[in-house]
Amino acid sequence: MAKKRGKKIRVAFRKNRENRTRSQNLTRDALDGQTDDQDAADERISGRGQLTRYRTIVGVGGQNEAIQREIDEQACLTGRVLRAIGANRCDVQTSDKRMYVCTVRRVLRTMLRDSRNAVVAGDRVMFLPTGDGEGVIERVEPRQTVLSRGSGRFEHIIAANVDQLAIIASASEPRLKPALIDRFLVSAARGGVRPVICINKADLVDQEELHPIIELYTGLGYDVITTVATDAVGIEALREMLVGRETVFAGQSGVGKSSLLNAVQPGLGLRTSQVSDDSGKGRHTTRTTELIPLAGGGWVADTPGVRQMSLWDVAPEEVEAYFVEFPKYVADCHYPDCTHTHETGCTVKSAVEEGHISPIRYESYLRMFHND
Ligand SMILES: Nc1nc2c(ncn2[C@@H]2O[C@H](COP(=O)(O)OP(=O)(O)OP(=O)(O)O)[C@@H](O)[C@H]2O)c(=O)[nH]1
Ligand SMILES: [Mg+2]
Ligand SMILES: [Zn+2]
Repeated sequence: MAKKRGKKIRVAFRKNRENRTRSQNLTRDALDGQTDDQDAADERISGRGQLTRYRTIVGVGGQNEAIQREIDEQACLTGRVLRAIGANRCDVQTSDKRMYVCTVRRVLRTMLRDSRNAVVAGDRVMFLPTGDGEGVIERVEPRQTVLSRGSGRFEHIIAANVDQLAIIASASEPRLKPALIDRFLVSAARGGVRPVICINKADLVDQEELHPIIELYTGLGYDVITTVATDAVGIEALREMLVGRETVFAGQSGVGKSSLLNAVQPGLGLRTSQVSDDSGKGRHTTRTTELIPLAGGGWVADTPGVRQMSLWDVAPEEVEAYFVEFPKYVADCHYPDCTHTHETGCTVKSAVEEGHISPIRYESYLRMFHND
C-alpha cells in the first residue's frame, strides 16, 4: 500500500494568541504544563514570526474529511474520553480500564477551534502518556456520531460516538415543551443517533393530560415512556432501553435526568437538586457531561440541562427532511421549492388544517425554519 503522504495544512491561530503580553503567556504556558514546548518542536511555524495568523502543520487527511496530524502512534495509547472539563482536563479510560487525566495538545485545539470544545465526552483519542496517570491528547479519531447544538457561533458538541439520545422532559416543573423535544429529535436524526422520549414526573399531573403528547410522538413512530424517578415508576422499561447501548440523557435543567440515572443504577449517587420554587426552573446541578458505565452493559451520559437548543448546521430548507410526517405531503406542494411557510398550494399546510399534521409540530417546524 502506498505510504500516506503528509500534506500541509494551514491552521489559523486564535486571534488572542498574538496580542498576549509576555507575562500572560508565561502564566498560560505554566498552566498548560509542557504541552506548548512540545508543540513548538512538532510543528513548523510558517513565515512571518509572531504576527503570522497561520501556521503550517504536516498532517494526513482522515476519514470524513477530518484533518489528522501526523503523530508518533507507537508512543501513544488509545482511550475513550469519559469526561472533558475544558481543554485542560479530560478523563480518559483505556480499553484495559486504566484512567488517565489528560490535557489536549494546543495545536489540536487550534485545528478544532470552530467547535466550542475540541475534545468531548465519548471521543476516542490517542494520547501520549506522560507518567503518573497523566497524558496529552494528540489525536481525536473521526466521530461516528455527534450530538451537537449551536452555542453562539460555535458548535457545542454534547457527546460523540453514542448511539441513542434519551430526550428527557417532565410532565410539569419545568413545564413540558414539545418545541424542545422536536429540536432534540432533529439533532438526533442529524447526528445519526436513535432518539427515545422519556416523560418524567408523571406523578405531578393527571395521566389523562399526558395522553395527547404520548399519542403524538408514538404516532410518529418514536418510543415514548413515562416515568417517576422518585417512585420507581417506568424505571424497568427505561433500564431495558439503555442496556447494551450508549445513551445520552438530555433535556432542560430540573426534569430529572440525574434522578432517573440514580434510579436506573442504584449507588451512582449523582447530585440532584430541587427546582426553584418561584421560577419552576432547574438549578443546573449537573455541570459536565460524564459517561457512566451501566451494570448491565452499555454507557449512559448524564449532561447539564439546557435552557434552549439551537440547531447546528441545519439549513432552513433541510429542516423538513427531519420531520418524519412531512415527506408524504411535500411531494404534492404546488411549488417544487415550497418552504411550507407562506406558499399557496402547500399540501403540508393543508395537512395541518385538516388535522393530519399536528399544529404543535408545524409550529416547531416554522420556528426551526426561521431559526427562531
Ligand atoms: N415529583 C417528582 N420529582 C422528581 C422526579 N424526578 C426528579 N424529581 C425531582 O426533580 C428535581 C430535579 O431533579 P434532577 O435529577 O436534579 O434534574 P436534572 O435534570 O438532572 O437537572 P440538571 O442537572 O440541573 O440538568 C429533584 O428535586 C428531584 O428529586 C419525579 O419523577 N417526580
Ligand atoms: Mg442533573
Ligand atoms: Zn409546501
